Amino acid sequence: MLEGIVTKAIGGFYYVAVGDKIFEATLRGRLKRDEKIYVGDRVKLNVLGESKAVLEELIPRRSLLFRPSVANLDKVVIVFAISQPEPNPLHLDRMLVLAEYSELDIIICLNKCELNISDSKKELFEVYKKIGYPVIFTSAKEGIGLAELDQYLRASLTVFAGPSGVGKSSLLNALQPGLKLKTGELSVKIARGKHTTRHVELLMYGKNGFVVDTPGFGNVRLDEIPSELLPNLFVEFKQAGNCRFQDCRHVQEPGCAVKKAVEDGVIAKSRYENYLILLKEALEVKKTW
Ligand SMILES: Nc1nc2c(ncn2[C@@H]2O[C@H](COP(=O)(O)OP(=O)(O)OP(=O)(O)O)[C@@H](O)[C@H]2O)c(=O)[nH]1
Ligand SMILES: [Zn+2]
Repeated sequence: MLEGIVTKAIGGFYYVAVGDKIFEATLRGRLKRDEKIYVGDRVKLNVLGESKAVLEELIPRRSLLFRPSVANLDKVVIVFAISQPEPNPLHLDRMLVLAEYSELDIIICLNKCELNISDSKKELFEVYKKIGYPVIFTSAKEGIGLAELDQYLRASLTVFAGPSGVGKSSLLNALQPGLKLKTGELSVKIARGKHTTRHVELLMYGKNGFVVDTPGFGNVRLDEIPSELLPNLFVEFKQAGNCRFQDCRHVQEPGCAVKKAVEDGVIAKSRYENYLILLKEALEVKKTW
């Protein structure tokens, strides 16, 4: 049997990449009953003909992300634009929390960097570099930073996420022109969106990599993340040392090391403020249960 990776699932057919070849596979009856197969799943195939196969076996998955539903993801490239649309740090922190919760390797990409960058905006993103995230300034338009981004994408399964219009599809096209992803103005895309459903699809990247271009999602909520885990998902909080109370939420508790670190300028105030907003949100979700 051949081993491959599911790149697309539509109407009962599974498209499975084996090397650079794609097989169209149907599910063995037993699998149909017992398992749901996701894009990104590694599977075993029984080949029937030139490009047809039966999907016989699911290899246990390492992980499963929802929205988009993709199995076995390694990395996320969180894309924002320097401008047009303006970057929203709360949205970025929200996505970072989700990505940390999903245990993905994270790369922050700031696209449209050929547009004028004010110093205050540069500082905004310095914060993320300082806490250890790779931050790459790119321009899909002028080919800036692409080689650096490319290094992260080889031999991994990576999802591109970020608000609509920041240039995710443009970046992927610039990195690998063969992809020919649709790009364009928001209004045009929304009009098109009414007529077509976009499926999650893995796109081959180089020899051993895959990328997923997600339709821009808006302000994702953190519904499924338990509020007590939130402090761990702000990675720099862990460096602040021990609070007096082990279950400190870093809000008003005495002897809080995180609050002290914010006062001392070790933890960025902007990050801490966003933490408080997201904590409040997570606690509200809990109340409605
Ligand atoms: N100035 C500038 N414009 C860019 C750059 N990259 C993309 N754009 C433009 O930004 C707009 C949106 O680009 P897309 O690649 O469609 O954005 P997207 O993030 O894939 O958007 P969604 O598919 O809606 O999530 C297009 O008009 C692009 O031409 C860049 O580096 N600089
Ligand atoms: Zn604390």
